[in-house]
Amino acid sequence: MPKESFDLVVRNAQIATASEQYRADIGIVGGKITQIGAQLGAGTHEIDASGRVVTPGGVDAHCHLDQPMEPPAKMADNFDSGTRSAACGGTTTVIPFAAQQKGQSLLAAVEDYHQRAAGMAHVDYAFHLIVSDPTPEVLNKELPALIAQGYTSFKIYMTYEDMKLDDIEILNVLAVARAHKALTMIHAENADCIEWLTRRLEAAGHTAPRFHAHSRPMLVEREATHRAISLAELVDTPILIVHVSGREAVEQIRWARAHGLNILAETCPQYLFLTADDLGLDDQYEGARCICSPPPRDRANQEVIWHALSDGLFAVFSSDHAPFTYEGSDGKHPDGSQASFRYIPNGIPGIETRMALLFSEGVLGGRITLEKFVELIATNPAKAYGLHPRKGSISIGADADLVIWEEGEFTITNQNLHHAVDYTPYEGMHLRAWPAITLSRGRVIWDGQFHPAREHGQFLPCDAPSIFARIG
Ligand code: DUC
Ligand code: ZN
Ligand code: ZN
Repeated sequence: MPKESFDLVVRNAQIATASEQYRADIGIVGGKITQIGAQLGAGTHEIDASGRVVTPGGVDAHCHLDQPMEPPAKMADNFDSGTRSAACGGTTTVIPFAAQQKGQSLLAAVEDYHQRAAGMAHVDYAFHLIVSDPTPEVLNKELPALIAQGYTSFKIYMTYEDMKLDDIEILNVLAVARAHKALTMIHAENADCIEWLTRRLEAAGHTAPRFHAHSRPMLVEREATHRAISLAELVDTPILIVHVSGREAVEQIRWARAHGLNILAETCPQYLFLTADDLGLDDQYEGARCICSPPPRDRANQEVIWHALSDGLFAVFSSDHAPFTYEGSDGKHPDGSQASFRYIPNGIPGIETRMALLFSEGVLGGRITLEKFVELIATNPAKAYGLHPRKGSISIGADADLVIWEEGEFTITNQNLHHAVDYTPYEGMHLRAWPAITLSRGRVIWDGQFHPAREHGQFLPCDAPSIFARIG
């Protein structure tokens, strides 16, 4: 064996995958893992990981970066700041959304999104599509062509005037997904119920941020989740319900599973660590920071989500990073004012805090195993979106995307985060772990300091979701 056989060796790693934990060295050449074993030969560079857990780099399969918005809203993070923040929190692959506007060609939306990403990303990225206008051209030509080119997942909405599809349109999209082996992600909330409730709240003068939660009770999520499941059953195709918030939607998904339906589900940190109380009291406007949809629920629902994470109901844990500043008319103060909740952009930042929150409170808090953590934050998202085993695994031939964890006391403060948002919903929260080192294809991009790598992040065409061969 030559004296130096590796570009980099990570020594004495306590490796954690979705199925096991063991101690070994990890040898890396050309950005790939080429060997795993005891006492590997020397590397040009070496990192001593003694006593440290080493997991695959995170795959954040639901985040929004530089997504075109209806004015005045504008996302604070582009691919530069968004992937910087991702890297510093241990995420080495992001899958944001190329969003079609109504009347726009889907191909044009993808082209535009590539321009926004090119040369900007510090970590690798793939795209989901958002289908908001499923014309015959989109259904028969554009979507099949894009799926064949590696855009194998798309999100559709059951709410929002500018995005929502009716049931016929949803069925048409699901039929394309079935025919071409793509995965449809569904935002499940009943638009008409929300509109009806919103009008009543406004008529009563209830426009403060906290009423956002009143306009979107769990019932509206439950109804839409059940309808989405039924439509998927009718077409006989898998779907993934995104950002599930609490008991009522969870019950629908359990019901579907019990009936043998291939329904996948995702949840997010806001449903474990925030409640509707974070939307503020009385007329306080600060709660606008935590406006997202579906809204955070209550402590009992947080427990339901924890339980569903540990027992395998959820396949994926994503950030749903949707970055709007608190100050400014393009953020949570539309037109510079304290607006009715209806006009406040939906979404909260969380791309950097996703993994540490779940590692700290989930694994070190004794709620989920380390293997389950890896499955939720990396392996399953990579499988669901056709990136496995290149991403989401520590195995020979995989990309050397790794996180070396440090356990200790960490306090989340926005000052220490790397996004371009002026707040974090988790300000002041105490954590027990944070990534000490993040490697993206063998390159150190975070070691307590961020090491910019803007030309480094590559676009990843996705294979068919390996969901069709069952996740796990
Ligand atoms: N849905 C998302 O997935 N992200 C932000 C807002 C929303 O409604
Ligand atoms: Zn959504
Ligand atoms: Zn989202």
